[in-house]
Amino acid sequence: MTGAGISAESGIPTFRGAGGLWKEFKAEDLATPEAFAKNPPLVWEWYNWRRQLIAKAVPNPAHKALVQLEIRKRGFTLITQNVDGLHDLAGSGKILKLHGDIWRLRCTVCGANWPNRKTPLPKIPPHCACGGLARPGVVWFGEPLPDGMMKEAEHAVSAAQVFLVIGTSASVYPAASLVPYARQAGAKVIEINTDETPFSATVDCALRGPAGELLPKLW
Ligand code: BJW
Ligand code: ZN
Repeated sequence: MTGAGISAESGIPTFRGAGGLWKEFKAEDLATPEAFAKNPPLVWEWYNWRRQLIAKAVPNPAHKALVQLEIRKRGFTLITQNVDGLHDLAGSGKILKLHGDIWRLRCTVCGANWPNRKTPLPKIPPHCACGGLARPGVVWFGEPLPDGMMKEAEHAVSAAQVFLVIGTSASVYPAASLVPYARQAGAKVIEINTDETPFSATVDCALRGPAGELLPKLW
């Protein structure tokens, strides 16, 4: 399972920790349905800015090492909390995107959802063909994860011999719950992170350092 830290070496800022502020806002202040309801253009400005930043980024050796793992290891499953699309770009096959995809839009009226890679967006806020207001295709605080996604992740984790937890502060639920879940299910848990997380003391192996260096070495 990966988090924002795996894309840090691709130049995409993380959410929390040193240098982890997104522009002058906190994720908790803008990544909510309430913030969007109050001010759709403001939230869209933030996403528009992030999409432009992410559009310039390319996968790093950590993303690529996971592609190799998937090719060589039967039963490999990639779970990500990231919305940046760098795993897709690296060539990963099946990706369980717990928090959605910044490159998809969803209509708040008819529910249609579609891919959109335009940067910058020609008009803010964007609209659906039906005229309804569109929103980013991501999961905000207080919203449920995509249908069946957590079940599928839990299923993979419950069958895992090894669970790699890469570049996540493991502080956002239900994704973070997969760490103790993996241990209970009998997997060896390996954390790869530049810093400690709430689970560092309980994992089987905590590797401290940048994912872009450690993952290729581990592989
Ligand atoms: C490196 C590195 C390098 C740096 N190499 N490492 C208690 C229990 C359960 C739930 C809750 C609870 N209290 C509150 C909740 C609810 C809430 C929650 O978890 N809140 C927490 C703040 C406590 N969760 C939710 O609301 C979720 N939904 C939900 O619970 O629904 C229930 C429901 C059911 C039915 C109906 C209705 C509701 C949804 C959570 C959605 C999270 N969304 C975001 C935004 C996505 C869109 C966007 O991008 O704009 O997802 S928030 C943000 O955090 C984003 C991330 O995916 C997520 C996790 O962050 P991540 O990836 O861990 O990044 P960072 O920055 O935190 O950490 C980076 C790490 O990398 C650090 O550790 C660095 O050290 C490390 N690092 N460089 C290796 N080179
Ligand atoms: Zn619509």
